[in-house]
Amino acid sequence: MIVRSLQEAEKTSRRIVSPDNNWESTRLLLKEDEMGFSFHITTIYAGADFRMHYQNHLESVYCMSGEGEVETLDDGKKYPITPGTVYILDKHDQHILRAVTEMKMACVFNPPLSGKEVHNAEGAYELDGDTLTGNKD
Ligand code: 9YT
Repeated sequence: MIVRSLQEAEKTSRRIVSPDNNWESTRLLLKEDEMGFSFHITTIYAGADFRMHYQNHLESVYCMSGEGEVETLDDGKKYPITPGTVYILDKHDQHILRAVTEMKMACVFNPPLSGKEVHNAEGAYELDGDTLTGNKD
């Protein structure tokens, strides 16, 4: 069994702050744990408004606190996000995430992140952390 604490993980390189300063994320479970998925607690900063397109990953995002919206770019639909909302990117959907207030999210990625990924120009992560931040686990 693996037991970790968010408070402890936040003090390590498991915590990543996005270069554009839109979010930070602490990766509690990573590829090296061999679970087949990764699990992250992500904070989207108030006022953040950014595009993502996870071409190589499936992601589920559950809102624990805060308010915002997610927009799917293919059809322009906007979905409000409040505590209890989950959005599931089952089709590698291009999307925009907007935070009205700071939002705390629990995120699962399949395949799992290695922990070194940053968004590329498409708002995607390369597989196996091919785009490196220089952070070490
Ligand atoms: C909600 C979302 O996709 N945020 C981007 C960060 C991601 N959850 C991560 O890399 O931990």
